[in-house]
Amino acid sequence: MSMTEYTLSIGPELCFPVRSYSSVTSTNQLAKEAADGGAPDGLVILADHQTAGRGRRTHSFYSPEHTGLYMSLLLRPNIPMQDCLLITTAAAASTARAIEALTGQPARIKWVNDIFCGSRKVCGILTEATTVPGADRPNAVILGIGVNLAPPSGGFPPDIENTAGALFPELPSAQTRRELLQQILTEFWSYYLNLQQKPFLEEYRRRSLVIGQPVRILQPGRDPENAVAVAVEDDFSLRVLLENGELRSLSSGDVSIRVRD
Ligand code: BT5
Repeated sequence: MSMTEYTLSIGPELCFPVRSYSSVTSTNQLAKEAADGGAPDGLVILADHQTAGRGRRTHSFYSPEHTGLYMSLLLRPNIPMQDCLLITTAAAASTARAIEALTGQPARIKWVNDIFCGSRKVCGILTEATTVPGADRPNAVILGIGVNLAPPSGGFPPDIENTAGALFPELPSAQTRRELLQQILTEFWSYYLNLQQKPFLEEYRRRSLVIGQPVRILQPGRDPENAVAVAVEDDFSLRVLLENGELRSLSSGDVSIRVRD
């Protein structure tokens, strides 16, 4: 596992220590280990390839060599556990802005943590917190972002070939990749400084892919339900109108939604 270390300076007041690897299990896993070892707020772990990239719950994130940007940012925010969702939603808004600025393609957010260009998921976000016993605040929060830059040479695997997409038809230059990383970090950090004021709420809403759309609600242990997504609430829960006329607010914890045709 080869690694290079450098400092990424973005303007006079913003710089991030970076550890860049050719291949890792999961950048979130390495960032967690670094956090346990006392690494500071702002450490970025980057990889060209992940052998065990992970998504929410038991999901995995397909992370083949040289086609994606796989990154984790170690944060030590002084916030209650329930506010960790703000990190995911701030990251979604900032990554969507960065993707759009760089590619010119509209980037939309599928509640709560996926970025789509057109009908394809091009990016997934996974926030994981570590705690120490007895504390009501996270010890560290790991923000993981995976972006598909180009389609893998043999195409995406069958289980995601109809849903996954990439930002570019071919692998962009190292410079473009660096610009995307810098843009994501710049946008995210401006939101993170005032995280609890949620300066990204309107941006998040404006980019929502699901509002007004028929959706299917999936929850472990429950039958799927059909609804229409109505609004993103101030706490980033999703308000839906069920077929029986009931209005319900979904919080992201265990719930997934699929947009129905
Ligand atoms: C996510 O979860 O999409 C969060 C992905 C976070 C990945 C980053 S990469 C850097 C850091 N290190 C990690 O180990 N993880 C983070 P979720 O919403 O649960 O979606 C996962 C689902 O997306 C899978 O079950 C597949 O259906 C689909 N999927 C898997 N790989 C994909 C890919 N490369 N592109 C698009 N869709 C994918």
